[in-house]
Amino acid sequence: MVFGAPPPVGSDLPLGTGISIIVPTYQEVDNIPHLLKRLEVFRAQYDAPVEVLFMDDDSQDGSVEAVAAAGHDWARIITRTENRGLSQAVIEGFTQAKYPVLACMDCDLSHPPEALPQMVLGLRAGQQMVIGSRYVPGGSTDDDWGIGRWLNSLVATLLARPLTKVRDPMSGFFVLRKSDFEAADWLSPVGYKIALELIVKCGLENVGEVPIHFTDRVHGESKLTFKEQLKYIQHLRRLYLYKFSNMMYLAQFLVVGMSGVVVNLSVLSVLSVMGLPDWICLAGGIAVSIVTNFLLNRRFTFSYARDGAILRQFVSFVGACAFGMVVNYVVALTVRNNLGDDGTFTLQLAALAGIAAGMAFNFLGSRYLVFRKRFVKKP
Ligand SMILES: Nc1nc2c(ncn2[C@@H]2O[C@H](COP(=O)(O)OP(=O)(O)OP(=O)(O)O)[C@@H](O)[C@H]2O)c(=O)[nH]1
Ligand SMILES: [Mg+2]
Repeated sequence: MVFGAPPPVGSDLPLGTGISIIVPTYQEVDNIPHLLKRLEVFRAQYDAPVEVLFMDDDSQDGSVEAVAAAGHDWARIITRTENRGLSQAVIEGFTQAKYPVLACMDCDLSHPPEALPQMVLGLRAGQQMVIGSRYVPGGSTDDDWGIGRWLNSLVATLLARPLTKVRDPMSGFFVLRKSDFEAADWLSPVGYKIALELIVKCGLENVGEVPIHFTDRVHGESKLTFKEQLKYIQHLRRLYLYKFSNMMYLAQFLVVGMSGVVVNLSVLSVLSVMGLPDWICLAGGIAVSIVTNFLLNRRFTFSYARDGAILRQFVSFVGACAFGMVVNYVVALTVRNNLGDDGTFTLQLAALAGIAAGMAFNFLGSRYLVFRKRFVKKP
């Protein structure tokens, strides 16, 4: 028994609670025997049953034979041919796992299995997830990380800060309860950051971190390409939308609105240079900017609704804009007439109040009427 202390009284993970270790693999044949040796040592010292699942995306490099050759009845490899990808492999492994404690780690020996007991101790003490962390005191990486790699990791971590206070949410080494994993609404990870996805989607507040030394891979090649890193931005956008949905929709709606101002003024200026009468220039600017605003909102702000009937959406968007203008006018006039007597509300301030009210109306109309959620496709 490696655990110095027994689980606290009342812990839902008493001694004897088994652990399923999920290892996503793609072409890791050279690393598998080394990792299995270290996991064998871990297993011999651990106080509960252990299973290891290699979730392999059909590497065809001898990985299957390598696991078989080790001859452990507690370690098996599952070959996946569909829905490939690291996060998908981990999720499938978690689903198939038979024990209440789930662990995820890379196969490239970057993550020390020796840290697992302390990580599980955190769960037993009530934490919802425990991460093997490079960025808490005592944690470290190999010395040869260049400034580029270090900066890359720093920026990626900072971008995730509004989603979680965890110091190393990018880590691929963590443990959690199977029950918490199963409580997730739905998971749609793009790319590599499965721990971050779980923290946000499972609503994990109490996440612990155990310092680890992160060793660079010696055998095999990294699969973390530049394309994967770009996917991280897409993943972050989704997670921000999930966690701060209306704030995010509003922010995107305002950015699109500002682009509409630029479009409006540009079209108006071009028509004016062409010598057209003012009323046509003004109308042209409005018409074109309504179309671009509609298309951008449909494509980006409310992208969940982009499969909806476009004509119906366009007509109701124009309706919402028209009604928004009426709201704008009525509010501005009311503010001016009722509050402007003492000179506090000049015509300009009243107009701003009208614009804010009109925009709020436009936003709510777009969000809840034009681009209704019922067009969401179930993932
Ligand atoms: N099943 C599966 N596993 C993958 C896939 N891509 C990577 N992996 C595994 O996921 C783990 C992490 O991949 P790495 O290439 O080491 O990525 P990384 O640790 O972020 O990057 P490095 O710092 O370069 O090691 C390894 O065990 C890989 O074999 C994939 O598409 N499918
Ligand atoms: Mg790695």
